[in-house]
Amino acid sequence: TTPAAGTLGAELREAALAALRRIGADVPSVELVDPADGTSTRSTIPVVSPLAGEPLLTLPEAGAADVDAAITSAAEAFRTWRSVPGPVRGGVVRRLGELLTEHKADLAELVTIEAGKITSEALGEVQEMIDVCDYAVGLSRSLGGRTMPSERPGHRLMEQWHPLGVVGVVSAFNFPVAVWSWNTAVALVCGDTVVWKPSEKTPLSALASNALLRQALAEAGFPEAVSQVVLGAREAGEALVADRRVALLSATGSERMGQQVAPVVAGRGGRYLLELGGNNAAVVAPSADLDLAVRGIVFAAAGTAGQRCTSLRRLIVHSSVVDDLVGRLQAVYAGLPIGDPRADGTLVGPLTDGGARERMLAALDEARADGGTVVVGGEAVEVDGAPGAAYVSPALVRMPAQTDVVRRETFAPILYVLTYDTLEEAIALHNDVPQGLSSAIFTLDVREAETFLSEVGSDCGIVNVNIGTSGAEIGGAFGGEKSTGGGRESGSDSWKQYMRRATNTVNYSTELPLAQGVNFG
Ligand code: UN1
Repeated sequence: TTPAAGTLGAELREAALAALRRIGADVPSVELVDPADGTSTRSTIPVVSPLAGEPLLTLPEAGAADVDAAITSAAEAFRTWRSVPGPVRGGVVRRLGELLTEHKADLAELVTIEAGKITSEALGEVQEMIDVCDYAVGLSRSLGGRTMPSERPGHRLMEQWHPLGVVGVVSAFNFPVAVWSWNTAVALVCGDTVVWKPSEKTPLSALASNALLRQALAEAGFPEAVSQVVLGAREAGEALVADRRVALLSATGSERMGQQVAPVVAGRGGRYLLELGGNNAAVVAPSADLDLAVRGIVFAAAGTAGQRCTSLRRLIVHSSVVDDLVGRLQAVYAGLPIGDPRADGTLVGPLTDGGARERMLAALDEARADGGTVVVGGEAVEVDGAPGAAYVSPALVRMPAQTDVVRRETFAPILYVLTYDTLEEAIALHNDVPQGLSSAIFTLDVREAETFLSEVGSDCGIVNVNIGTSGAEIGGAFGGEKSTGGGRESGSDSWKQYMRRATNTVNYSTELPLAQGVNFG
């Protein structure tokens, strides 16, 4: 399954292995577990780069037994890690941030090879990891509980936050490393240990990230078992979800995945943190600065080839500016540089695979059948030397109404344009989808902006003014409502989900007064 010499696949394979070597990550050899005598029934996962569309190498696939072993080690490591002082745990995360800074280009290269991101966005993803490490280091000295006034004399009422246990992280191909770092940097300072099941599409980026964290742990004399990675698919994911020792399951993926995971975790008394689909919209009001809006819209809709959960998928435009805006967007879309994401100047890389391209083209057919007009884009694009890759031109589609296809998340660069006349109507359209992740309004009218931000405005977890829907900073809580799953990761007080709260009442008096004035003999 090794790509033929001289092909793009061979070049990518060499580049990936070289980046892994510089990082110091071992690649598990499939030969070791799959001997030529055929006695092993071990299954494998191919590492396919979306740039080439063919397998670069093959890795052993983790199954339920591997997940069990990883959880056992992580649970054992938790017994010591939980008692390491928070600021000392923060020191390990600080070192992880330094190692990520040192290997920023190496890890970004792996992200480009496995997720298809353009270099600037891949570097940005690693920067997001470095940022969340900084954030978590600060948290390690500031995680704090409250003291409340007790109603009883000589009593203290307070809370403590304790480490929770093993955190399971399931991440998606589109942010193959940053989402792990949001969870892991915070979980580590909270005193938890982590078992990570990355997307089976991005195992090398995961091996590299885990190697850097294990280096930081080892340098400080802590067990590497604090951080585990299992390279598996469905079986591994199911084992992680079902295991009672996983105190918190943090999963990023499709709405369908979330619907399957939540009842299983809830049923065993665990916690879950879900970050599922988005169907993010921007309202463009009559007063909008259209030059700025166009830039914000194009980055949010066509950036990452429309494969962010925060990607902009719907535009709700006032009828007085819609023709002007669509005209400007059409011109920009027609000139978007599509191609090898490693090349200077490329803005749109490939979709993750041919299936994603088929789903995009099928959604466009459905939109046309609903009376929509594809203004620009929406076609398969051939890139020289990469016949197996699934490139597309980002699509801009005018729709007469918010039909079923518009209300679904298609993980591809399709931007549907709807029109409105009153802000009330715009907000109603905006909220009339199952998902509730990110949203934006472009307006210079403070009344409109504040209304959109208010309780009668956007129903999303992220609500922006005069910027697009994607590209959130790590300092805020990240996540959304409704079918997006309700979880919040990274900044603000998201850390509370990674700890357990104990409420303590201490009696330092010689009496035993009961609360609520109860008399008992
Ligand atoms: C995702 O697509 O799963 O806000 C995460 C953003 C990034 C994170 C996206 N900071 O677009």
